[in-house]
Amino acid sequence: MKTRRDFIKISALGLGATAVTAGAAKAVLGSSLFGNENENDAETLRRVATYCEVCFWKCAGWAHVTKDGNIKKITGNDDDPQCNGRLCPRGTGGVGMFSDPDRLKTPLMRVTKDGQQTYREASWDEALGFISTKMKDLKAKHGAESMALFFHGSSGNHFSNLMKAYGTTNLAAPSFAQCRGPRDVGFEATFGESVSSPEVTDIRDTKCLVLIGSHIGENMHNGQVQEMSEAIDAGAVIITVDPRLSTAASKSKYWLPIKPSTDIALLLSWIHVLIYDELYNKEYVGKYAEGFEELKNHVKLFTPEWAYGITTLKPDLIRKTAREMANASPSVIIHPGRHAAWYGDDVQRTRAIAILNALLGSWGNRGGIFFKEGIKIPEFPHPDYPKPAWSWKDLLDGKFPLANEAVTNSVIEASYPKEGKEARIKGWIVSGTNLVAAVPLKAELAKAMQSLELLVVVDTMPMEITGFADVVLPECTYLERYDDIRATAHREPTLCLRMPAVEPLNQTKPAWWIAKQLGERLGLGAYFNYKDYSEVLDWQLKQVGSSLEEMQRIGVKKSPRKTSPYIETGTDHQFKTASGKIQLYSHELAEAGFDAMPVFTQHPEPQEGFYRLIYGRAPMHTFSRTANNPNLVALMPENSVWINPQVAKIWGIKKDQYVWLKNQDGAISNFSVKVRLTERIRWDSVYIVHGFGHHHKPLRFAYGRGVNDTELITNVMMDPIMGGTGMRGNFITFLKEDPRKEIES
Ligand SMILES: Nc1nc2c(c(=O)[nH]1)N[C@H]1C(S)=C(S)[C@@H](COP(=O)(O)OP(=O)(O)OC[C@H]3O[C@@H](n4cnc5c(=O)[nH]c(N)nc54)[C@H](O)[C@@H]3O)O[C@H]1N2
Ligand SMILES: Nc1nc2c(c(=O)[nH]1)N[C@H]1C(S)=C(S)[C@@H](COP(=O)(O)OP(=O)(O)OC[C@H]3O[C@@H](n4cnc5c(=O)[nH]c(N)nc54)[C@H](O)[C@@H]3O)O[C@H]1N2
Ligand code: SF4
Ligand SMILES: [Mo]
Repeated sequence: MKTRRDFIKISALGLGATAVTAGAAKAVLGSSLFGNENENDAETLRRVATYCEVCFWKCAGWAHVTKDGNIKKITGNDDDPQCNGRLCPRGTGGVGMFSDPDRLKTPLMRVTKDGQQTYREASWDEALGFISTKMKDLKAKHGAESMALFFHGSSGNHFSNLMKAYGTTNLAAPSFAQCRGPRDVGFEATFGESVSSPEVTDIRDTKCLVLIGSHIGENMHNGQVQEMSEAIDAGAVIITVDPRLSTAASKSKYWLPIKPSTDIALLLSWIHVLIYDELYNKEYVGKYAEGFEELKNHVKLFTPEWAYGITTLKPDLIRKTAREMANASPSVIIHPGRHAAWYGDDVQRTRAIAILNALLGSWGNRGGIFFKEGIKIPEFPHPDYPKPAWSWKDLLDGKFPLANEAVTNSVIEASYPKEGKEARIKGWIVSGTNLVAAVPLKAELAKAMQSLELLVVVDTMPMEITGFADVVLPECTYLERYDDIRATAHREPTLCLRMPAVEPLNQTKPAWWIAKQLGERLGLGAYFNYKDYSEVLDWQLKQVGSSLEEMQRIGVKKSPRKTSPYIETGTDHQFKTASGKIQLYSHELAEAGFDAMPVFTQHPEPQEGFYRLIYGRAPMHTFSRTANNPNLVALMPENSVWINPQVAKIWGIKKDQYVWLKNQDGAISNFSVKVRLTERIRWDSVYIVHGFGHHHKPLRFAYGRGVNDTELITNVMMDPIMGGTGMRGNFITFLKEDPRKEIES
């Protein structure tokens, strides 16, 4: 069937003949680029300041560049509190992002040749000319607001600036509705602010750390992993609630193998025990919280015996763990989590987590949650942005009232005609996000991508999303460019520089350059009043008492705090809520028509022969981002499906056998997946690591390896409070034979 946008396989074009460096060749041949200690360091000419882009922890490091212009290795910057001089395996293997032979190399434009849609190489001038003409046209016809940006990672700031100058604030990232949005909204409703990124959890000094699903150790956020290990060495009690014996659970004093989807029941019964056994921090609650009596009444019946029937966790264990938390109070953290879009009642689950922290007096105390302090980098001078006539909020039609960042799903839905109404969004720029794997709304995404008048994708790699673009723009990797200063607010204010270690390979360009070029062509040059981004950085750094020259030398600059990270005795601390008090009972939620205190609701159970699909991270990969990175593929080439041996026995499934997965709606995995038999998972669930199962052939190292959980997530449970896409209400069964003769690529 002819469609407006056929999915185009970039491989079919015979592109990629462009030269790759010696480093790339080495990577392809499988030789490690992890920095061979025996190599002669004299060949290293210089070290260049950078921060990592392999995940969003953004550790500061040094790229070590050889005389012949290769990046020999990347090491951590000792002065960076986010990594303390040590990168994780992904950060160390980050050189693979640079040397990957499958990188995008030139701009590509969609053309129809002999009735077939394909891409052809284009010059930057032509590609940018095409986009800006189209954007001018869209602005004239439908208003600037008809353009939207989808972004993730550092390139986002540059394109956000462009979009705001152009006249739209429809800027959406999957890190909200698909990730931390529910958590942030839950904490904001309780404490008046979110826990930020990097999280302001004082893990280093905690006496008790409770992890609800958060699988630190596989979730490899560097500083956090290091702090957890320090806390364990110092004797902290770790309590992990997870249907799977995660790495964190294996290091814990208590593992609570909860029946998935029932966490709110456990949290409510913990609250019950703390209140009715009078274990909560009375002084703190009396001073800083409001709504205690309402909460006490609310949880009256939620005893551990009640929770046992729901969670399968023994009442004794629930009482004992509540007591451990109380013993450590206020040096205790019920970790807020990060990827929180689980079951559609996720704001309420994180509210329950926030309430527990409040009852134990964590926020504002050592070993709990600290107050962050940072340095604000001023904006480079530019004219005021025009005020858009409408924004993403107007797309919500009264839904998701507490959404305080654009909801990707709503922007996607507004991008195709519905119920006889014309689409309000007509054009997208997508940068640094592989929406096809990140957003589980496959049908909506497909409709949107067919309806758009303009679809531009900026990426470093030929990920699936690039196959839908009208124009593909190749960004250079983080090792080849300047980006904004990382100005971290945490235990101490930290500034951190990323600068090019080497020249961009092939025709690739940094996002700041692409945004500026488009801006100038759109008549918005005044917003990009510089020749090179180094001018912006130097100006900004000078405003805060540093300079580009200084930062190039040191990479990281820490400043002393001016305020205390904890509540000072004798002071009357005001939280950032409307009343200045912690909201155990949320007036904001009640006024918006939601439960003012968390309520447990039963979620659907798997039918016979089906198992709940749960997913998470592996230490060696970051979603799609690393899927084709030769260094990291060498460490972990594919994911496997974790199955409990009892279940495997029923099915006659053997260790290392390959199976296909089929979900409750008949969706079948694109590829087969290797079986990992393990007692470490409950019998009612199966587990896979997200980020595998790529079906785009130009990804030579990633293609066909493992399965993609997103394809099996067809039941999406929306959080009515903020639009999070709960993704864990899907159930799979096993197919032992290849269900398709020909696998679509
Ligand atoms: N190595 C690596 N590290 C990463 C990333 C990466 O891609 N790679 N991504 C980063 C990003 S963006 C994020 S948001 C974070 C996400 O990291 P987390 O916030 O830690 O992730 P979650 O998805 O919340 O948790 C996954 C865990 O939840 C468990 N689980 C599944 N269902 C349930 C349930 O019903 N109840 C409970 N209690 N547990 C359940 C799973 O078994 C798994 O161990 O990781 C970050 N760190
Ligand atoms: N099924 C399922 N869906 C999920 C999750 C899950 O666990 N399971 N996790 C959710 C979470 S927590 C998150 S945060 C989101 C993340 O989802 P995404 O934002 O899609 O994250 P990545 O997979 O890292 O996508 C990164 C894209 O950026 C490109 N890229 C890498 N470096 C650069 C660069 O320097 N410049 C540019 N322009 N592009 C670059 C990569 O090639 C890739 O296409 O996914 C969410 N969706
Ligand atoms: S945690 Fe690892 S991948 Fe993430 S920024 Fe740090 S070094 Fe890079
Ligand atoms: Mo995330």
